[in-house]
Amino acid sequence: MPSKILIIGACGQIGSELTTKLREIHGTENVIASDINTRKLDLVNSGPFEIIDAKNFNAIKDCCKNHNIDTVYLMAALLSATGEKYPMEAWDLNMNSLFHVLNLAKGGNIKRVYWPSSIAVFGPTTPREDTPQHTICEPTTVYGITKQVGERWCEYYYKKYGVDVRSIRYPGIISHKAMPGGGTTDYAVEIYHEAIKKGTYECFLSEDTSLPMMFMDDAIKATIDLMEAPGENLTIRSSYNLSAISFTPKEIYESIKAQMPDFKISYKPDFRQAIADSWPSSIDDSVARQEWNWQHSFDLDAMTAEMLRALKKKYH
Ligand code: AKB
Repeated sequence: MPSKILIIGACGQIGSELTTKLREIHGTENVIASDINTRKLDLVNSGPFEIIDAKNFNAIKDCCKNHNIDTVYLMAALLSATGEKYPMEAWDLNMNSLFHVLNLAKGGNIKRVYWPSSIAVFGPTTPREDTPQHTICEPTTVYGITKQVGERWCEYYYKKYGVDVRSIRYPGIISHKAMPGGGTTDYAVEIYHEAIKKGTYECFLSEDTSLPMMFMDDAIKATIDLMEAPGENLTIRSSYNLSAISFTPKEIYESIKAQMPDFKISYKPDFRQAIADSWPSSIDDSVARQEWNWQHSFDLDAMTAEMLRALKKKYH
């Protein structure tokens, strides 16, 4: 019997590309996309789609029952910058959606759960360079607090109830299909769009702010590899550190400028600077590399080449 998969938050930046990939692997009819609205019409029209508010336990439960779902990817979340503007909404969505899915899985019908965590679990007291898997986590954002607490609950449900939940601490994810929304690392996507559309970009972080980042293809591969890994190989049931590249706004600008010599950048840090300053600049992901053979493919220049190629096609 093929796996029947539900993706909650399928219209978001990662959810939309994950849906496409999972449909390629498992067959379109076996992957139910869901979101609170139908904002991505290509996704809505290309396979099974349900409107689900991730805060609504019964909506998730009914969908799982109606479609015999055995695997759930919970991708809905309010990210770091939006979370600072709407703290209670971030807490409500990020925590309750997780409890709904973990509690359904505890009931036994859902066999496997994927839930993304983030580098936002770390804070100013965490070692900034090569941040270890096990280290101090004192996040200062609402988003980071929800992810840190969520990790504790994932591990708890695994140990106490045997829920097969798996998770990755995503760095900033860069892609050219769906836009990210409300994150601190979003500049690294916006910069490519503005380079193509206007030839200039005003960056909301300072030029030397180094953050861990990853190209979407690598993030999707990691997510699916982790979900397919034999459970007995996995020692981390909170969330795996994952890393690919780290760069500053100046470095990504230079990578773009090498291909677009007239491109200009200016810097106007806003409230997101303080969030970025509280996060690591690079991550030690050796545990993921050992336990499920994680390897990334894209470095900064390979990613720039792919982003510019795709966005030129989109805008010209
Ligand atoms: C954000 O910037 O909030 C996210 C993240 C690092 O989790 N992209």
